[in-house]
Amino acid sequence: MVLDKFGSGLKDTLKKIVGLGVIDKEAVEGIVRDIQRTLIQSDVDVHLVFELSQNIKNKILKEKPPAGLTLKEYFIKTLYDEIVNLLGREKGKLELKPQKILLIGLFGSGKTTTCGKLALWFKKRGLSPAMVACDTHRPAAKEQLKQIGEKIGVYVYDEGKTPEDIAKNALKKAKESILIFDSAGRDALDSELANELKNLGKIIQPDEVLLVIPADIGQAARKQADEFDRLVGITGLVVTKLDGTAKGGGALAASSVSGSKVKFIGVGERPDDIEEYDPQRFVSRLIGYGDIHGLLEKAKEAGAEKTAKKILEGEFTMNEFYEQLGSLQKMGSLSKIMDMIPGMSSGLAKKLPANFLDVQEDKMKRWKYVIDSMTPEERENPDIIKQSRIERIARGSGTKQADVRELLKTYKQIKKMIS
Ligand SMILES: Nc1nc2c(ncn2[C@@H]2O[C@H](COP(=O)(O)OP(=O)(O)OP(=O)(O)O)[C@@H](O)[C@H]2O)c(=O)[nH]1
Ligand SMILES: [Mg+2]
Repeated sequence: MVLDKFGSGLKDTLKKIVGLGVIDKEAVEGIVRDIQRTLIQSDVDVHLVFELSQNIKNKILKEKPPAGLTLKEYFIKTLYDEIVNLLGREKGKLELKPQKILLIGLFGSGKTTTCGKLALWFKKRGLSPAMVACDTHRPAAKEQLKQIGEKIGVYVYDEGKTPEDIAKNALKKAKESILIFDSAGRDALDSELANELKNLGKIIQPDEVLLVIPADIGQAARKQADEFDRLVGITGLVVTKLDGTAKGGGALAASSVSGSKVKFIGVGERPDDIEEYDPQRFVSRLIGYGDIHGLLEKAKEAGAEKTAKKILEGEFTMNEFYEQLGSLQKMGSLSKIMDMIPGMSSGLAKKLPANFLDVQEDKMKRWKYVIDSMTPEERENPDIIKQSRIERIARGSGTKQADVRELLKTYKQIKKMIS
């Protein structure tokens, strides 16, 4: 499984937000600590973890949620957005056009395997790829690439003694539109490797130079990517072995702050275990929802259920009223909740304030602004709201005092009926 610990940690945290009661400083800090644990365990650089934590705290504790979202929904969305942002800002793409691709990287990073994966990827998309075996260091390297080639039905050029000769011969002979060049690895990016890769680059004139990085090096991916870029020049990254390490989150986060983009990820040993990298889709899949909307729907439903339960238990402060305003369209209306109260259902709707059942949307919005401008104390105990507070709330929310009064009146009527 790809990043399963990271994914389940993230999922658990999101579930916790869905289940939160009040979203205050303590609650936000608890959630932030939770997500920090998941990130650190995945070897995400502490600076990035800190930055993400600050962003979440600032947004949730200091900003107002955008129109249409409750604070809880905004919390969920913010966490999701921050994680997407952490794992990569943009989609990596390879164009479906004739091109030459050079794969480089240290020993055992997955170059040769990725060669085959990319060849198959292009083949499936209707292009004709071939591979070139430019690794003359490891005795069995050519053989390995040829075996992969046979398996996926892609030709391998290997004629020549040196990497340079092999590349030249292939360039002369090949008719295929996509050429993917495998190269030799080293323990480290020393001058020998840098020179060999630069020479190969001069001969091949590749459209893409992709650095293959194994995810198990975690946050060290950033340094490696930047070093290769400085010494050899790369156009993108392929992060491999995401299926087999707990450090994958750290590797992706580190790659995304390097100067290069992750274009593909390797998620297994087989030739088709490769994916174009799309951070948003990747995170959505990690948390098991088609997209963020599915998750928000769930939060809405959970919020409505929770509010209904509280109201049934006799708790009806401005907080419940607010939640209810948010889910009014989704739940139908308050009268539905009242229908759930045993023995109170019939005829109750008739006793509601005449205009309540069809509170118009813009009024709902205004009422939300009004409640937003109340202090926590006022929300818990609206009885304390008298003239001077009404003035302040109206000013703070950009509404009229009449709006505040109408809201208070409606709230009191409902509360009286419930209790
Ligand atoms: N689980 C998993 N294994 C992978 C992945 N990519 C490569 N491997 C494995 O990693 C090992 C090394 O892969 P190679 O493709 O030979 O690596 P290389 O960079 O060509 O190695 P050298 O040529 O020796 O430098 C092999 O056993 C591969 O099967 C991946 O995405 N997931
Ligand atoms: Mg190899």
